[in-house]
Amino acid sequence: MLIKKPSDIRPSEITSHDNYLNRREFIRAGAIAGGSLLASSALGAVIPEGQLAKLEGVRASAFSTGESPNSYDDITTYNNYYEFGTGKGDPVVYARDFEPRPWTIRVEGHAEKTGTFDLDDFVKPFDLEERIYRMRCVEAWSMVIPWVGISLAEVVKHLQPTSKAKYVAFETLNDPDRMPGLRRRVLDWPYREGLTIAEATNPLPILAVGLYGEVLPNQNGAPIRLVVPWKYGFKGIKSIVTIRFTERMPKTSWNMSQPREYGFYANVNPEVNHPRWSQARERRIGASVFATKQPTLMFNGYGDEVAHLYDGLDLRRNF
Ligand SMILES: Nc1nc2c(c(=O)[nH]1)N[C@H]1C(S)=C(S)[C@@H](COP(=O)(O)O)O[C@H]1N2
Ligand SMILES: [Mo]
Repeated sequence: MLIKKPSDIRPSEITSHDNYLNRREFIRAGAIAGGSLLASSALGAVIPEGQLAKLEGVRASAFSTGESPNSYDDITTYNNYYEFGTGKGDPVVYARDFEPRPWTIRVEGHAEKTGTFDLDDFVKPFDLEERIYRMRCVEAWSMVIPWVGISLAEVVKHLQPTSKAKYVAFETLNDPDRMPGLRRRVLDWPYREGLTIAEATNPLPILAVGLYGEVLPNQNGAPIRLVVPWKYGFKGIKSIVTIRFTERMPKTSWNMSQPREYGFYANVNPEVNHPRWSQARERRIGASVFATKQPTLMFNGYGDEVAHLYDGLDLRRNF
């Protein structure tokens, strides 16, 4: 069983949670000792100044995995975020001065509640939850990440899509002055992703606004990004500015770029290899260099919750 209710979690498994709480205290103590909020310290590069705000009123989620989370450093220094460079170490450096406030989200298309909303107003009606999710990148690495977010299903219900809405499309900010990577046409910007309405109203996906109980760091997609734990990481679009309810399947960035390699569904599937490499196993970031790769699980281990969404769909053709 991969999904545990809080009551199923043995005390030995809670240690990692304590560790990260301690680590947060450590960061805070460092910030105070350093006086100037880490701005010029080595840690400042990892945790951008002003992003240490603790999120209040976060409840634990029954959907969290019992696996130990990766360290804050793993999660915030090994990133994919092409708007800030194509190297895994680029986002932590080049997103450092990004200002994720003020921020508005535009809701468009087939829904009753469309318009432009200030982010804080947009998030306010929903419960903040910690969801510790296994994340699996298409490049065959994985991490366990303690996100804080709001249920996407709740957001979608709140926006009242009409019967014409079959998909939800998302877009990232497209501002080259704030995102230097946009000056290179490595993708057809803005970064785009999408889900079917059935996927978007499943209880698992969240719009994440935090990490390790704190505000989301820039390199992880501040101020708000999608997290879909049974799909390859590229579905988790960062720094969202547009949510659009559509009748037709929306275009998605990686599918537009390499249609043979990346599909719309992008479900984690150890039986369907990427054309250039196997998807059967994965490397857990932060594990010992001597550790063997671990087997990848169908739907990243979330099959009980999501397999029914794909009944009758050929997952080899619809990859
Ligand atoms: N806007 C945007 N979102 C993005 C990406 C990107 O380049 N731009 N990369 C994706 C990929 S390939 C992955 S694996 C995840 C990585 O999220 P993380 O850096 O928080 O682990 O973000 C996804 N979201
Ligand atoms: Mo990825």
